[in-house]
Amino acid sequence: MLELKERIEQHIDQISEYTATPGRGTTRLTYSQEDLQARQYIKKKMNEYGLQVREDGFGNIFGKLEGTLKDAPSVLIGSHFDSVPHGGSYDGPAGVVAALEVAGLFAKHNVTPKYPLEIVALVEEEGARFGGGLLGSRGMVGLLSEEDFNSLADKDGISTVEAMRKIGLDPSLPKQRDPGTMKAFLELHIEQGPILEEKKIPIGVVEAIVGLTQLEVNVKGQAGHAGTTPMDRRADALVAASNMIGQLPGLAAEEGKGTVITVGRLNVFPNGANVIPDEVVFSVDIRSGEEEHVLNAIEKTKALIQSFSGNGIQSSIEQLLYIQPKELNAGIRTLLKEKSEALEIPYCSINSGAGHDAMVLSDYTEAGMLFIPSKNGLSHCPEEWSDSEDIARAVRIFYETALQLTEAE
Ligand code: HGY
Ligand code: MN
Ligand code: MN
Repeated sequence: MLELKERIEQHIDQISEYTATPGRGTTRLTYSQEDLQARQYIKKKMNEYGLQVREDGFGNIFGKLEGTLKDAPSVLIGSHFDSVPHGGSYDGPAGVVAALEVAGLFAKHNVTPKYPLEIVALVEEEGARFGGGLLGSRGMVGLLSEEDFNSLADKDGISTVEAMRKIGLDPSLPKQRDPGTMKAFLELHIEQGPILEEKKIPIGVVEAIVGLTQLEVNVKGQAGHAGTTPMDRRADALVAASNMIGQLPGLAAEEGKGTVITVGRLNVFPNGANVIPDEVVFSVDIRSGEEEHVLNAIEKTKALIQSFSGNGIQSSIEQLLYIQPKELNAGIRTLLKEKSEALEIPYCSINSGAGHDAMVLSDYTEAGMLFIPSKNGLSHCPEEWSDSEDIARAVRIFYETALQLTEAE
């Protein structure tokens, strides 16, 4: 039997094979063939570790180790397994793999918990295919209605339901989960920043997660001929969008307090080199540790966008996602620190600038997170890398924590 670190490396390497862009990072969009391959691997491992495997009506995967208490709420451990385009191998899978190996330790030590243990692999956390993000966790707790879910479609117009069926998933399965069936949720995630590496500390206990919103801006102008349309008679949607986008970094700096604003996705129509663009659609991702700064930045962004209306330019803004800053459960944070100390694993407190499924579930159950260092602080890129030894450290902390939370003897 491979050592824990080697098993973790094997899982990560195998799951990273399931990408639509081999050699150019991980691109594993929800309900894609790559999703299906990763899903089959995760379910196989759940079976190997003696878990009862099921999927819900979103395609979230659950592997359950029943406890001695009947109909008792579960201690859930897990993360997401979708990716951003050309992302890394660890964002999401590190948390799913760590959870699998906690179940592996329960099996190895023949532990029968009182409260059930559930390993979860969540879908569409990144929102890279259907927009918004945190879809699997939001759906699980009823924040995403069946109607809203069914109305989501990707850039090619393929709906969530169509895409699910294409890989053999059943959208008619139960979707919403009664919060009373959850006792706690633990998530390991890579830090995706430089702090732990700079501090040379292998474990971060997450205290709080920034608030975030994702806007989608649609700028309309007038298409025209690039050669025959005088400059003073144009309603160029791309020039207008560029002027808006160019002012967003200054707006974030003006708001201060660590407020960040990012335009990561932009589409130009009709996208012809000799055609004046008549429509531009772009995303605006706004985050801050305190809600008032997120709200201020949203208002200022909307005002900035509308200030370019007129002379044939019209803009509309849709809010795809809004989540308040979240403090994670104090009891779980204390427990994670105690178990780290008992295992003599160095740790520090840290806040998260990235959003995570734990921030959704924290309103419905006791949620806690651990971070491990990201090499050079890089993430959402092929260079993303974390040390499997650090993942193994998190497995050991989660194992001791889960033993206590499931009140296993
Ligand atoms: O965007 C985020 O913070 C996360 O990676 N979905
Ligand atoms: Mn993630
Ligand atoms: Mn991510």
